[in-house]
Amino acid sequence: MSFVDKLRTIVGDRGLITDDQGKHPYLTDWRENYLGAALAIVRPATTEEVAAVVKLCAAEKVAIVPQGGNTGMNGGGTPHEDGHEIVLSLTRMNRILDIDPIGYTMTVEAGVVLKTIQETAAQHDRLFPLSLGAEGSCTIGGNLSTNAGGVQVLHYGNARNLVLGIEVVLPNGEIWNGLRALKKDNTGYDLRDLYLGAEGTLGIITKAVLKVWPKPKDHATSWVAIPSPEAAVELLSGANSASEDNVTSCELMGRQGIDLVLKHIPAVSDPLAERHDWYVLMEWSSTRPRRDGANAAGLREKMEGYLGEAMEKGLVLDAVIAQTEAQSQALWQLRENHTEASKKEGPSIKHDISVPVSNIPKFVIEGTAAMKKALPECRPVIFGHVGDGNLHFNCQAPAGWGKPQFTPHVETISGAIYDLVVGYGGSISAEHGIGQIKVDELAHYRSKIELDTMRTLKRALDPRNIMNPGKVLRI
Ligand code: FAD
Ligand code: 2HG
Ligand code: ZN
Repeated sequence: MSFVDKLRTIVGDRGLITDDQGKHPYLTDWRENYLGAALAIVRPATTEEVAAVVKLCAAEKVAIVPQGGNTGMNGGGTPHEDGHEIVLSLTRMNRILDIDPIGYTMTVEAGVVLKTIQETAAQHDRLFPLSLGAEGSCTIGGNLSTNAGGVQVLHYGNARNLVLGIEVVLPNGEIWNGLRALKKDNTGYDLRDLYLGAEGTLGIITKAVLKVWPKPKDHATSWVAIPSPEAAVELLSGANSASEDNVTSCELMGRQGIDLVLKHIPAVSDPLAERHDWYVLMEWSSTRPRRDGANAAGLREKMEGYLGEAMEKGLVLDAVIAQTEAQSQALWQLRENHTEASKKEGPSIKHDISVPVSNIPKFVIEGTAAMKKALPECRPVIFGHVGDGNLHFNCQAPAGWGKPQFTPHVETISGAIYDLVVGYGGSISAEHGIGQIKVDELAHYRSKIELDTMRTLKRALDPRNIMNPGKVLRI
């Protein structure tokens, strides 16, 4: 029996895609940087089917590329061009298995779309706080495997902080049931943490026990024009106490990104009359319900007071505070559409970097100069999660340039930015992971001892090197 027929006996016709047209969407990444090939796309419906597929692949030495919603930024879920791998898509494993509002947990299969998890939590008066632009299509398995960040990390932490237990199919096809709903568990090495952020190179996450939080009852969203990134850092610092520790998002954006969104995304508009160089989108949320009417008291009023004081100090040039949920969403559209708008504009380099928060202002000045020195015509598009020290210090190709013209400059531009980041003690991948695009950079910027330890782990856990080979590390 051929390998593909053996796969069919495990997952059935519904779980197998072998025709070129059907395979295509699984073979290219969201940014369309890579086009791979695969023996088949395998879509198991249960953990047991995943385990049987992995056992077969281990026996036949066929490598496996796990894939969720395929929204990753670095080609981690895209197979190589040689066509010797399978893509194992988790998207049929999309059931919410349990929600426990009293214990503040939810148990899900790995292929559940993030938005479904958020909505399920909300139906039970709970919040699952992971929030990012791709939430309508990315899956929780992909979120955990990339240790995704998003726009609420400064309050709730990244994906690693939002999970209690996981179930993993190991590279030999055994199932590790680590679905523990425990807040405290110091019984030996933390195996769970190994798989979070491993980008499918150590095993396949098939289920997870997630943490949920009380659902906020009061929100305030503001769009604030500021004179500089320095003002953003100061504004945030003061907001922590002014909001009584209720800042849940603080996103910095330069004007270039806003212009791209206004150009490419329909039905969005600039909330302020005048143009400014820098903006902050700030959200405060609290579980304490607001009081409306004559005695109105809530986060909006507090935020208004705080921004008024900040304006007097010159930290704020102009601002609007959303008065309705719809207005708040409209402000968020301007932020969340940066990635889509940049893709529509043309090629870009994504520098998903972090530096200590108080170094952000200096970094922006020096990084912009470094980028311009490397390619004077390039267009810095700078935005991101300033409260976490994580900026998307992106470089949009000069207007009208295609990939063939831009690609020869990528190494020089990125080298200049990453050298600067490392000089600040920062990270060259704060939230998107390594995938295949940054394998050389990881090898260059991480120390020998760290790389050796990572390789030791990879070889021990995946001795046949069948789990997403060539991603994160070259063995
Ligand atoms: P995929 O892209 O399918 O896979 C990502 C990696 O995880 C691959 O290496 C894959 O092999 C592995 N993988 C997937 N599922 C499993 C599994 N079950 N077991 C083991 N390995 C697995 N990221 C952020 O961190 N913050 C953001 O704010 C953010 N915003 C985004 C906005 C847009 C518009 C887009 C397109 C992407 C954004 N991303 C962001 C990147 C991306 O959405 C996240 O990395 C997301 O977590 C990926 O989930 P996915 O299901 O699409 O994973
Ligand atoms: C975001 O914060 C995502 O919107 C994507 O992490 C960033 O497009 C990017 O570089
Ligand atoms: Zn981001």
